[in-house]
Parts: sequence; C-alpha cells; structure tokens
Amino acid sequence: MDIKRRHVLLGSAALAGGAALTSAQNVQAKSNRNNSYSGGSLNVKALPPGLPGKDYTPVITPGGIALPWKIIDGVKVFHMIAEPVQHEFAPGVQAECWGYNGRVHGPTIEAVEGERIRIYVTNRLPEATTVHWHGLFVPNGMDGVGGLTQRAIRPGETYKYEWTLRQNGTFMYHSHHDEMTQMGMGMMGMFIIHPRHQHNKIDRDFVIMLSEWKLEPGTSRPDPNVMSDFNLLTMNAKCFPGTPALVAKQGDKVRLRFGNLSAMDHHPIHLHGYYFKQVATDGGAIPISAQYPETTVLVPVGSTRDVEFVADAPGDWAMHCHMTHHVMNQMGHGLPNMIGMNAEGIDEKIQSILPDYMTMGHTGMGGMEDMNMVMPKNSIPMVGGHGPFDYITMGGMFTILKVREQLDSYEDPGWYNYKTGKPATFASQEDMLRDGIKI
Ligand SMILES: [Cu+2]
Repeated sequence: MDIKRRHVLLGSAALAGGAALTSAQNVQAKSNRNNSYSGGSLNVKALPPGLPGKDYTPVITPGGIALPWKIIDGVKVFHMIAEPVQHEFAPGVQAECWGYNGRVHGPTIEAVEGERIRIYVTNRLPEATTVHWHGLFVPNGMDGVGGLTQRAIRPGETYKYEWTLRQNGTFMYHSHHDEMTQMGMGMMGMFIIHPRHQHNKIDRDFVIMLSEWKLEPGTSRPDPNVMSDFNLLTMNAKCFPGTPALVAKQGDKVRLRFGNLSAMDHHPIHLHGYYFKQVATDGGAIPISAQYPETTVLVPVGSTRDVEFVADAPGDWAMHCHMTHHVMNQMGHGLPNMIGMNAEGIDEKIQSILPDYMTMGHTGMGGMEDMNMVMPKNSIPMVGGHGPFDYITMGGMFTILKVREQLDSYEDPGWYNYKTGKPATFASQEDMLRDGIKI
C-alpha cells in the first residue's frame, strides 16, 4: 500500500467517524427538542456572555453568594479556590470544613446558556482534588473525575476547565476525588444556568443545597467517615436556628431550586400553607402537562428539583425536611427511650452521687430549652430556637418562608404581625359549651 492510498483510507475513516458522531448528535438533539433544555452538538458556537439585569435575574442563595466573574475576550472567567474554611452552622457551632473561596458550601456559579466559560481551580487543600460539574453537558475531558478524565489537582496546583454551556437549569458542582472525605467536609455548590431568553419571569428565585454532616459535640472538624449517624442537617450549610428566612412579597412568583449532595439521605422538603408544582429536574424541564400539585418535594441524593408557586398567602410558613431526625441538631439521635418513665425520687437519689444529674425526656423532648443544660463545647440544643409565641422545637433542615402584604425591602422583616388569621389560642368556656366539648 503506497502512502497516498493510506492517506485516503485514514481520511475516509475519519470522515465515517465524523458522520457517525453527527448522527448520534442529531438523535440527542431531537430527544431534547421537546423542552427548553437543549443537549446535542458539542460544536455549538458560543454566544456573547449574558449580563445580570439585562439577560437574567440573578438567583438568591440564602446565606451564600454568587461566584464573581470577569469577561476576557468574550469568555466568562471564574476562579475557584479549594481550601479549608472555618464555618459556622448556627450560632454556637463551628467547624473547620473544606470549601471554596472562603465559603462552605462554595459560592453559587451563575451563568447563561450559550456562554463560553473558563473556570480556574486552585487547590489549597492538603490533598489532591478535582471539580465535577454535576448534570452539565461537558466535553468528556472537562468532566472532572479524578483518575478517569484527568489527573487530580495536587496541592498548590491550578487547573483550568473550559467549555460552552449548551443547556439551562439547576445543576451542582462537587469534588470528584476522595469524594466521601471531601464532600463530607463540604466541597460542593450550586451551578445555575439561565436560559438565553427568559420567558418565565420569577420574582424570588431561591437556591438551596441540602447536605448532612457529622460533628461530634466538643470536636472541631466534621467526621466524613460515618455512614448513617449524621447530626447536622443543613440548608446551604446552615441548620436552624442559623438558616436565613426566605422573604417574599404577597403575589411574588417564587421558585425554589433544591440540590441534594448529602452522603446518604434523600430529603422530602415540605412547605406549609401552599402547594407548588415541580417544574424541572437537573435532567430538564418538566412539560406543563406532566406537572402536578404537591406540598412535599422529594430531593434524592445527586439530584436537583425546581418547584414554583405564587406567594399569595401572607404569614410565617415553615419549610423543612419531613424526616423527623433531619430537623434535629446534635445529640437528638440514639438516646434511651425515657417516655412515660416515672422519674419521681430518682433525681434526688442519683444527685447524692452525681450532683448535676437530671432525668430527661420522660415527658418528651419539647421542654428541653427550659432545663438550663450545660452544653458541651461547640454544640447547640438538639432542637430549635425562640419563636414569637414559644420555643420552636425544630432544628436542622428547617427554615421559614416569610410572605408579607407590604415590604420595603427583602431584608428579614421579623415575625409576622397577625392582622388576619389570628393564631390558635385558648378555647373559651362559651365555645366549648356551645359545641358540646367536655373536659
Ligand atoms: Cu431530610
């Protein structure tokens, strides 16, 4: 075979390969054509960078920030720094976690479909790391899986990821090297891609990452090695009473974008006072005909879920994971069951040996805040914080949607002032007599 012939053969093989790729891309493009999320060809031409206020309305990350960027020659450029971070989960409980750019979790990356982006990642951790762009259509070499698609970024090194965004929606990023340790230490964040043309105007667009941690009271670093006994359940790495409220004005259209990168748990997030519709997952938009009303959205590990509703009912509405152990803080798990136990006389007897002894939990856990317990260092009560009427006996994955008739700003407006819909209160004798309620 002469050299010319070989060239022809190589050329046609390349051509055939090229044709096959094109047809596979067509299939993918077709399969994504029915919704606003477009997959398909890797060879898309980049569009100019989108600008906040002009091309999109920025999302809100309660307790967090957006990752800053700059535009260099038409490319949106970000710089992430993986590093140890001193983080506060709630007043009184802190730990040295691992995060990005001085934050746990990392800042929210916000971009626009069609943009070309370049993300530098500098590693200031004591071990190698990578960043995986979860749910994103990337060229394979940008996928960030340590060992598989790249050499892991060693301490002190800076790597560069670059591609053109070919979809829109709610996505995530996280370490994909020594995942159990690095994700257990906090190395994750949300990645939002706005559509190039905004058809659906949202007034309040909240981003909430769900995750879970083990922080033994009295210690100063999360333990990523546990498999089931997590004791800090967080929204954007905060547990109640440290979670900032979500504030909306009556009539605002609200979107909640949840992501879940917990180690081992799915989270059914329940909103009081409303129903919502699930409008998208990280796989794409859900057609309107397939959306149905719900009051709880299950956010499985490794997934995102977008829900939308109109905030038409004013008040302070609880929003929380409905797994009861996920609305407890440290030390709420694995206690001996004392409910119904007769503690009379026991305290005095044991106090003769242990002066600080107090039997707890025999009437339930709701009164614990009154006990003036001496708390171990770096820990918080297993439930709650002070509310306007009483102690709120929830912790962990709990926050409050505050909807107000009037608002001058979206700063936390404080507790709801009941003009209508008065709170439940003592039943009067007259009421009970009238309704035949005997006590
Ligand atoms: Cu949960």
